[in-house]
Amino acid sequence: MFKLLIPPSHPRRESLLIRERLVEGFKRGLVALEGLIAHGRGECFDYLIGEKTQPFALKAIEAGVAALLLAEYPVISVNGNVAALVAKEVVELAKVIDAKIEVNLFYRTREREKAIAEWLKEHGAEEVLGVGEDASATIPELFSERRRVSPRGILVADVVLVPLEDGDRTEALRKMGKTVITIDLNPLSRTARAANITIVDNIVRAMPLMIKKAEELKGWSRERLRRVLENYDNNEVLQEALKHILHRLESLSNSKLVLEIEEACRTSSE
Ligand code: PTJ
Repeated sequence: MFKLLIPPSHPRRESLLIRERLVEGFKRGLVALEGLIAHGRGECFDYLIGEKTQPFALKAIEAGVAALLLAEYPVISVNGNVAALVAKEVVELAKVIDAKIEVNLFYRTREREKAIAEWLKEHGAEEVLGVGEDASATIPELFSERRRVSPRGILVADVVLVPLEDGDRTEALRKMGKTVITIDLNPLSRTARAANITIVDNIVRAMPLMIKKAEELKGWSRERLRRVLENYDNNEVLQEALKHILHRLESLSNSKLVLEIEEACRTSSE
């Protein structure tokens, strides 16, 4: 319905439509109120990046997909924002790489867990872990509600995709020996810096690219996939992301920024 209110010519149409998906998600009981604020932070970094997938993100997507395909027990962790923005893509990626899907919330409520699981099932998921009693195991050293995980999911996973995550859990998962892949528009967030592989991109652009990449890399040998990981350096990728922002701001700061607005002619009677 909102689509009709935003004219196709609106210069910020795409961004407004994404925002509206979160508002819809909030109304459906998927997204936490804090999730709307988190999205605003992401939007700001997307602006700085240029709202396009950059080469450093493509590099991380390839490495992330290679890690997921090499995994013995991959799990995709889903929170409210992820469910509202990319439910269909989560289900599709899980099918291609043969991963489990687990709901894991920072602001955990039973209602939201259930609503997200239902929403994922409406989008084709056959099984969703981490709901109710299933979230009976705990991640050591973690005190937020995110410590609760499924003993058939994140607890036993070797590789976990945790998009739009908070830093504490990423660190805790790393300490448990898991490989952590994240998608985060902020290259300076603790999650971005603690993960093994950080895709600095908007999740709405990154997930379809991950699905495509997974379909391509599925045909590769394990040896070739391992080589991708051996040649991957997350520190370098984060540095590239920051340098990209730096150069972009430098070039913008030397260009004309004010918009030329054609003003209507005033008549003498005004
Ligand atoms: O649903 P819940 O209860 O698990 O809560 C989810 C949120 C996102 C509210 C919770 O995990 C949270 O508070 O996260 P943070 O600490 O705000 O971190 C979210 C990160 O995701 C920030 O670094 C944002 O820049 C980034 N981000 C936000 N929107 C996007 C994004 N990254 C990629 N794509 C986005 N669309």
